[in-house]
Amino acid sequence: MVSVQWFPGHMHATQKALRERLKSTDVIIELLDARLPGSSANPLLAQLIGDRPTLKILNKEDLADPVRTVQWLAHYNAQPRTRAIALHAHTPGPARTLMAECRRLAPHRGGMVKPLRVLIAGIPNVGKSTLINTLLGKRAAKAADEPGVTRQEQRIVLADDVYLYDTPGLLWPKIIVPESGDWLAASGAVGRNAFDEEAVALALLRALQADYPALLEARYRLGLAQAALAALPDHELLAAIGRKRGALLPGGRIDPHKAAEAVLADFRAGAIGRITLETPHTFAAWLHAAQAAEAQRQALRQGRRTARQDATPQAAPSKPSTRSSP
Ligand SMILES: Nc1nc2c(ncn2[C@@H]2O[C@H](COP(=O)(O)OP(=O)(O)OP(=O)(O)O)[C@@H](O)[C@H]2O)c(=O)[nH]1
Ligand SMILES: [Mg+2]
Repeated sequence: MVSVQWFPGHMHATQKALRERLKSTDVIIELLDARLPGSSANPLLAQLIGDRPTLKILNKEDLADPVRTVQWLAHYNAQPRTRAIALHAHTPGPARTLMAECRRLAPHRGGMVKPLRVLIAGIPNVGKSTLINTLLGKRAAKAADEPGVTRQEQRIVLADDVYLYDTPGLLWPKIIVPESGDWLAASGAVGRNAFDEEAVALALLRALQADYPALLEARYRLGLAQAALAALPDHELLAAIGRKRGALLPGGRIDPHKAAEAVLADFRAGAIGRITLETPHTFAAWLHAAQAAEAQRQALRQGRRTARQDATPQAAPSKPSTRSSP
């Protein structure tokens, strides 16, 4: 488990800009990562969106487990004012169906007087700019395999009566679900130096041992039966992969950091296979556990504060505090 906190300055600005822009937005396209749909859904964005019509796109479906994608689509399509589709942002055909979905979500908009205003939001590196470029059929927005490429909102005229806003990737200040921190980092949504690659790779390997042992064996040819591979301690598995991938230190010892980098690079490129790290069911359970743990932490903190106040001798009435309580 790794703690990931990556909320650089430009994300504060993005949050503010999104709040403003949403005042004049008809449809919000929320791009999710199909490999981690629950973990890539930004609670901050959910707050900003409120009850507006939302099109959820499970992007990078080419890298995700198709069986689990079907489960997630059903899960989201059962929610009010929400449509969900899966997409591979590089393929033009399916991307075009997207505009029809947007028009359906805001039938009162359209035409030169009331153009349809669509905003694309999502975590860093999920494919927002790529999708826009595919929709336009040219490179209008800068896209690259690195989080934090788009730094400012950009308006793109998709048709005479359709405006599309590309926005910078947004995370949230406190990721309370530990699994989400791991998956976000593994997926490439988190800045390079903001997490421990070895810890993230180990978490990823444990998930793959449990859910996709056959894919691990097929990729790394460790010569292990599925049950043996699934039972291997995570650091031994990482070492075995490191040996296969030539992740060695001078003197021939295995370099766990290099091995971790190789595992993460393979996962990001889809080289291990089509993988989805959570189902609606497992994610709901993690979220529930994380919320309970967070409530307990808050209660403990509150308890300590009260105990400290009780222990402080009564002082003369002082000036009111400048900080008002919520
Ligand atoms: N395999 C695959 N790769 C994708 C897909 N969509 C985007 N990518 C890749 O993901 C990387 C990030 O894409 P961007 O479009 O820059 O992502 P973004 O959401 O605009 O990122 P920020 O601007 O940093 O928030 C690029 O390397 C894209 O080629 C997809 O559907 N499948
Ligand atoms: Mg971008």
